[in-house]
Amino acid sequence: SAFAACAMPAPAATPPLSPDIPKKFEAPREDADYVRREEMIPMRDGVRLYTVIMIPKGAHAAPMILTRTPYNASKRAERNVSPRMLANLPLGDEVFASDGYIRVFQDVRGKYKSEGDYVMTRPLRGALNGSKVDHSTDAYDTIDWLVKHVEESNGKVGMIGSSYEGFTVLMALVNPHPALKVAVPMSPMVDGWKGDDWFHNGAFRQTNFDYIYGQTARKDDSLRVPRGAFDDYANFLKHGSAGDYGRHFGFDQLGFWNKIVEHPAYDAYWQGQALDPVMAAQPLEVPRMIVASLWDQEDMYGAIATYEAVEPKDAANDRNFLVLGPWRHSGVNYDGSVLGALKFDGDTALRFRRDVMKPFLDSYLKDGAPKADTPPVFVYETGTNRWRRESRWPLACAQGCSATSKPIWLHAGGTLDFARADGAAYDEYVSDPAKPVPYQPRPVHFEDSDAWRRWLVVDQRFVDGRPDVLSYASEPLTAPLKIAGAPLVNLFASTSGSDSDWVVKLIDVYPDEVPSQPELGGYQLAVAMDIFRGRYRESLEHPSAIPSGAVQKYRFELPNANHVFLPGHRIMVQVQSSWFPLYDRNPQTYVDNIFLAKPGDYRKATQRVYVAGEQASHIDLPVVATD
Ligand code: PG9
Repeated sequence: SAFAACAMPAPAATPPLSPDIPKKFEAPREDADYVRREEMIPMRDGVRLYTVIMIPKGAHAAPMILTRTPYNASKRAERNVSPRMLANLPLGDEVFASDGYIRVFQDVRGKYKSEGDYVMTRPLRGALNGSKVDHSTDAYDTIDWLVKHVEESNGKVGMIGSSYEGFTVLMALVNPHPALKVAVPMSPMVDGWKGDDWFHNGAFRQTNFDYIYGQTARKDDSLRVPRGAFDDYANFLKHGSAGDYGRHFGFDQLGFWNKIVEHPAYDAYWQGQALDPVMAAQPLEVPRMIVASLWDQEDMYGAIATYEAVEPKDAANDRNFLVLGPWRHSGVNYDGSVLGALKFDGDTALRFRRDVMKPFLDSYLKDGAPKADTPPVFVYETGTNRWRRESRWPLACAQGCSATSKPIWLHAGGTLDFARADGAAYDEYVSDPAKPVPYQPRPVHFEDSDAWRRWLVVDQRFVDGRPDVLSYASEPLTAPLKIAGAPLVNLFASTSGSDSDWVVKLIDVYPDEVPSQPELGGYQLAVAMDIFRGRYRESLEHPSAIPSGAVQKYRFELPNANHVFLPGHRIMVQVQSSWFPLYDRNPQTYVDNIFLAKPGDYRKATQRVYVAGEQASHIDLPVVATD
């Protein structure tokens, strides 16, 4: 009967209690325009590295572009869920992904799905690495495997990548595999102590706490510091020294943090990892285009240092190329139309990728492609908002450039002039570690990545007028003034303490009224700024206490700029002694290791900036003629 049939159902193929999450699910990809291969590529020591290979369907004799990443290779090839390869790959790849390239992402050893140990900045084999492997051998072994196992390829490989991924590009240029035909390192981490991620001139960058925790507390990046505070200014102030902060949140379990605490100075550990001298010592075989951002809030040092170190080898000026764009860190791979309040001449990043990088890659990677018309230096001129093709960089410097830098002098009471001063000897302020100067308006929330990306272009009026910030401004300019290179700080200063930080900013002050963009009226745009930890004034390796009250000379370069100060604008210099919480506070009392400073070491100090006579502070500006 019908009743009996209901009570005893026929056995079903999918019983009610069968698990609904399958052991393995594979999305059908018949309509996809690409094939996604996932491989574990063996390295020479047997460790296997997880690699995603995205191949356009029907590809034949296609070039390959490789990126080696600590940021999840699988996810790097999953921007969108789509049957189209272009949509899956990162925005920055579109220009070549739409033209038949095979795209490869690999997890570096120890991260995500790769085997082996992760070492945050794995040194090259040598004094700091006695093993058989490093990023140069891993790149070599990977490229060797790719050219032998990807039958759709033409056997030519290019490498690109920004930041950490730029660091792995540079590493691949050490004893490069013969199939590596071209490289585009973007904002690579090159010298983590002098001016890239970890320190700037010896001052520790506390944003790294979140980075180190995310990257190394687990193999993926799933953990975040449970800081329990929105405002990181208050958060870091509460915990004391960076060492105390680290201890509070368990950082002493993290190897890289301990390495940082053990190496506060520019000792053999940091010197032995700096890549610019390594690159200079390598034969210049593989053509490379080194890309830097003019407002790079993470790795503003290494790209240009590497370009300059290698350039003497580039006799024909056709292998070592430089690009300087008006971007934030890694901004080259995103929309480059605006940065904070600044509006540029269209999407500057797309223009570079499409009109300069793509033909450059094609010419070395595509069989039979024509030679690209690549300028040796392609640099955006901020202020006037246009790209320029140059044959060298920098255009002005202290010695050996086509133009010689010109000093601009600080005058007592807050003026600035190309003529030397003869007024009072100094200006002074009190620097109080209990009330450090913020680097961006509070609240400071490190996890606000938008704020982090644009803080270098934030209007500096938010600190102008603070009693612990000195500002020196020129008269409004009557003619344009262009700088193209690195401004060099020559600061004569004393402190009543025995250690001190010095922050110097070179600023373009907009006219009071800017009709085309009213919110820029009076804007103070930092063109170049940096910090110097005073204990390193005589030696970066061997710090020394600053004699209390004695005038000392601090000489350091600011980041490169290619900027025109327009008529009606003024040039400004600001000087202060803290930049918090981005940089850890200097206790202003000399201690062996600032990471281990005790609360009682943090003391107020009276700072004097000398502005007259033999000890007149000035900045050598890399001034060049305008046309
Ligand atoms: N600036 C990041 C980084 C590079 C190298 C080492 C550590 C951090 C990055 O954006 O990848």
